[in-house]
Amino acid sequence: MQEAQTHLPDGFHFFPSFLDQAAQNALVEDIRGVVAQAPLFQPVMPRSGKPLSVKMSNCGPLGWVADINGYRYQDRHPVTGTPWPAMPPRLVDIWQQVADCPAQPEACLINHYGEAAKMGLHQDRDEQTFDAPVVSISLGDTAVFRIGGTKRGGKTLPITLNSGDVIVFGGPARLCYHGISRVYPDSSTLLKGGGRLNLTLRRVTPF
Ligand code: MD3
Ligand code: FE
Repeated sequence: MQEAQTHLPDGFHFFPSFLDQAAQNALVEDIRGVVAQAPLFQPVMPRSGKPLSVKMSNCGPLGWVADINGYRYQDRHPVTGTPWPAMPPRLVDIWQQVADCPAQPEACLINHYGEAAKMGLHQDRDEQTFDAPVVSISLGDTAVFRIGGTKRGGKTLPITLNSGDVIVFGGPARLCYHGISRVYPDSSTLLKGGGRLNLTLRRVTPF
């Protein structure tokens, strides 16, 4: 019988309202600068080519991409072919404050959620090391995040994520199934044009 997910895994650290309004605005400006150089692209599922409902971009030395051929990290934008923009120092600062990791982040995946966007339950396993945590930063509309265990098919716990919240997924939490089941439209005025941005800071290579 499958163990129910009744409590949060070790290595899960939630920092509600970690970023104040000024810090959120500054980060949004940083991300506007990134997406001006590296436009949001439409990822698709490998083999089927079915579009994911979020749009993505990246900054830092490596970026995560999803296309017909698979999921992977690469050093260039899949559409423009140019290197990803540098990681804004404000993002590195946040990592250094919360990650408890001696190495620098190598990738920041930018996920943009419009009205109907969701993200199904999945594990993040495309990195070459799981020794560093993933740091998630939520900006804009409120979302319902779900976290399960390390095995497919168990129960999940819902967690409301508001603009400015930061979560660290390290240790056993690093390989937990997780997803976004819904976004509440117009629940925040942070982003002109609405929607939600999630930034995930990651280590890709061993350190
Ligand atoms: C738990 N993003 O980009 S953030 C993803 O809100 C992703 O866009 C969601 O899942 C989003 O892969 C959820 C929370 C999150 C991110 C990465 C994790 C939770 C995680 C990695 C391992 C464990
Ligand atoms: Fe994920």
